[in-house]
Amino acid sequence: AKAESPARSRYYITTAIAYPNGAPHIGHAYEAIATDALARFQRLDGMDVFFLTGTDEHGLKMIQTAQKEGMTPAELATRNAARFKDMDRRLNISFDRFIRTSEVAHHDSTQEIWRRMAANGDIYLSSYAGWYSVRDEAYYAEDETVVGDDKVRRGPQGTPVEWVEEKSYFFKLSAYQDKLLALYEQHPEFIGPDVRRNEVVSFVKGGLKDLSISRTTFDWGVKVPDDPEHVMYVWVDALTNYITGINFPDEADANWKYWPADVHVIGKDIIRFHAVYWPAFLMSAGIAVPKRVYAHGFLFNRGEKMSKSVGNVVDPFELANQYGVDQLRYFLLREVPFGQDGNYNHEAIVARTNADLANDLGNLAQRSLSMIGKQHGGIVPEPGAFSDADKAILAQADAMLAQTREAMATQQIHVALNEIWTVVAEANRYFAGEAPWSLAKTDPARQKTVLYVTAEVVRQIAILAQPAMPGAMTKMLDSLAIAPEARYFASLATRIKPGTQLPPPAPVFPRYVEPTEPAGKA
Ligand code: ME8
Repeated sequence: AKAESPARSRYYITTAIAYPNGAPHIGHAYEAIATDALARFQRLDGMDVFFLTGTDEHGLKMIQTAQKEGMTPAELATRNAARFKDMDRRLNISFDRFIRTSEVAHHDSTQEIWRRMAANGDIYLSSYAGWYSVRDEAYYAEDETVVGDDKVRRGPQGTPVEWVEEKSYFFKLSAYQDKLLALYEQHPEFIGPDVRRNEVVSFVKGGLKDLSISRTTFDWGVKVPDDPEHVMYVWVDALTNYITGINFPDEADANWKYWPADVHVIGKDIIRFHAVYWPAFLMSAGIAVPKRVYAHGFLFNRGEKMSKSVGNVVDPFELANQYGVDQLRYFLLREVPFGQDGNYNHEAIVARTNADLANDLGNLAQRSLSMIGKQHGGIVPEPGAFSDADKAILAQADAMLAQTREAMATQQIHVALNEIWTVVAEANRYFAGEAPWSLAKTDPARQKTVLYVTAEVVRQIAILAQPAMPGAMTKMLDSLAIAPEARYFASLATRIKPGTQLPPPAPVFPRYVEPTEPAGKA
């Protein structure tokens, strides 16, 4: 017999914290949606989940943008942090905490990790002379930069760098080269996907230089303990958000039990900070390293990188209004293999919305449930003996949990959705093949069985599709009269009860129709 575990296992998942130097864009929305789907999956699978997101408010980029907009960095951060939080609400992001790095608690936490790194002998005062990219908030070695035809020197991500020369504290990153390589070796799952792991391993093998971790030419940031002339390099404080978020340094706090994080979900451009600097800081401070860092790809608008200067930044609020939140979520999660770059475009989202959602899942649910409504008074019919076809489709539905679990454990969200939609397609073939509309007269008992089996398969699909489309699946499960406590994956094992009275089915996925020009518009 399986041992009963007294406490639910904890699962700690985070997004990167965004720079609130502008409004949130579709890249931010993508990361929030994907992380939310992963968090919801584990929650529905019975885990005790903590989901952290927030804003990264310090650094030069914030100072410079604030100057341009004629406000203080604090004002800019407050204005835009609210927009990020609004976006999360609009997109149905189920975070447990929204952290802002300007919070007092975060300053305290960051000073504490600094003290521990210093106590371990890893911080020393010297002076820095080298290249810095404000846009990346990153230091680059000279050989990582190139001077372009426009005479501008740029770093490896293509952003301009400037020469910096000032007194600075350093972190002995060079002392962690072997320890980091041992970590990657012993825990190959620490970095995903593999392409990022290889990139990080070769970067670290190439040799690590000590890292400049403080600045003296501005004061917007976390002050260095006992030397307030210095503020910390923004990435020292940014990364520390992941432990502040669960109440470090109060290690007696109940939330601290969530550490180490199960996965930090980030974009591929910031893998070095998360897979090199962050574990080194933690090792130095004597804190466990996270279990995994997973980097997703970049989202492009018709193949072009979105940027404010190109003017092709896509506003997530507009997309949600135009297509619907769940349609947007489904599109991004299904269309883009999680870990690779992807493209956003209107035709693709309309195609997915109309084919996968309106036609395939929406029609299946609507046709079967309205037949139960009209011909059986909305009562889930009692099935007879199952045919081979019934058994086959039920077996495929029953296999989804194990398949999606395996995929979601390694953040293969698109694979999980693909497994579910394979069953959607099979269920449609089953329904069309059994033709329950014609069985009503010829074989009413058989019709009951077919409608029962279809309702059961729709129930399983709806339960498993909740992480991707929480709003629409709530409606679908309402149509099946599934109680809120029976929407967890644990309930997949118990079949829908014959005799259940269903409400009139509400259509869940309207087809996307191109808006027509309003009449009379000049
Ligand atoms: O990097 N497609 O903040 P950020 C997909 N503050 N993802 C994208 C994207 C795009 N077009 N553009 C950005 C920062 N992202 C730091 C993080 S974490 C301790 C500090 C992703 O606002 C990006 O990769 O520039 C990152 O994971 C997140 O959005 C925030 O980016």
